[in-house]
Amino acid sequence: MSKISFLDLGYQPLANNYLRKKDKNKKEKKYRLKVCLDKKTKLVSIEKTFSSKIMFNDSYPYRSSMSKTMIKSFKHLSKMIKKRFKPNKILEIGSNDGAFIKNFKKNKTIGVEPCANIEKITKKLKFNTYPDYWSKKLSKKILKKNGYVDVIYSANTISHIKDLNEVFGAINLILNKDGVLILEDPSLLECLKRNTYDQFYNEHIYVFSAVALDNILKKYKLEIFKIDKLNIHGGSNRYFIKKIESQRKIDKSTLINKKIEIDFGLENFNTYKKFSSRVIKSKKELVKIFHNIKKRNKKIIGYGATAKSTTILNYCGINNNTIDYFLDTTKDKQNKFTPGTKIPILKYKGLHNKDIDYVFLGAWNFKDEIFKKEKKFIKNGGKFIIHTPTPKII
Ligand code: JHZ
Repeated sequence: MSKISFLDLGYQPLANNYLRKKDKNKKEKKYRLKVCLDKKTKLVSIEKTFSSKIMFNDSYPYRSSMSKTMIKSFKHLSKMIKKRFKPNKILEIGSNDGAFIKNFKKNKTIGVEPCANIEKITKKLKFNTYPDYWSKKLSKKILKKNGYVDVIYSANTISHIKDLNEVFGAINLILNKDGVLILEDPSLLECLKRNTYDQFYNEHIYVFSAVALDNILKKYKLEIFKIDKLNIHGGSNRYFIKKIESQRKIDKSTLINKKIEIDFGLENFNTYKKFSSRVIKSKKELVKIFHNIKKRNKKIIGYGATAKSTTILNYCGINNNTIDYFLDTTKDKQNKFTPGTKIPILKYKGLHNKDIDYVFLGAWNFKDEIFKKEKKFIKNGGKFIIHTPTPKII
């Protein structure tokens, strides 16, 4: 085995497994969340994985359209794709509630979404959606019915599928010779720089670096030809990938970003050991902040019950004794409880200073959007607690 573990985030429940009231007191299944580096490919992954069927089921709560930031980002990207690649057919792997594909009403679109409760949404909107997990078998089926596709887009999905052989094999089958694959995922470099250890949870099987992804792609005769750095989800990379046989030019952003990663030390195990020490320090500091606030009998609530915050809360041992409740705009999370820590999740109806002193920002990746929305609360003295890059009150 060429994998070495560098980070231990303790026992964790499945990150998106929000508990219904009747299940709240049942014993939850937990697993040990460890993160490791593959010495050969430099790929960072979690050690224990779960099947897609367990994680992405018919009651999956996450909706891509829950933030203005994401809607804007998808709109912007769609415009660029149309202008630059002029696709006829476009396929999205993990089409969720259609936040991206909705921008391609005039194109031939194909969505792939295995979560039955979400797949219904795009079907209702009349988008051709396959209710299935991405695989070679599915790719062949789509190919037979629709032919080759010009652009494949996938945001925050490929990193959730363990079998990369299946993922890229299936992509190779259906992508035009000169087609473009666009992948968007959290950047390992940014995760290490910003100490966002909460990017690790059961669904994030991989947190890619450009270096590791390109190493893996070569095996499938694919390569990165351009990288855009995004501020989305705490720092993501948008990889533009082509078949090696395609004549598209390799943009300098590919080499530049890979060099930045190598210079930062993403190929050296020592970099990961240092990150692990920073995570331990971050936990201590965050726990101290919560402890000091509670000592003064102040009230803390959470904002955005994210999958990421499941990692933070369980790792730091912050539960319903410390945080009274979370507010979240997602219907499927409301009136449930956070996994492992059993904090009630309530419907968002605004932040009101009169009964809230501090707000733990679970959706820290949408800080700008949320601060704009909550400017009245902030103006009236409301404070937020945030753990990245280092725990602090703002
Ligand atoms: P958000 C999910 O992770 C799971 P999460 C998944 N594994 C993944 O990779 C990413 O998404 C992309 C709420 N909210 O996007 C909505 C408000 O309440 O950070 C969401 O529940 N008010 C597929 O869960 C949550 O916060 C607001 O104003 O870590 C944000 O979840 C805003 C902006 C959001 O993803």
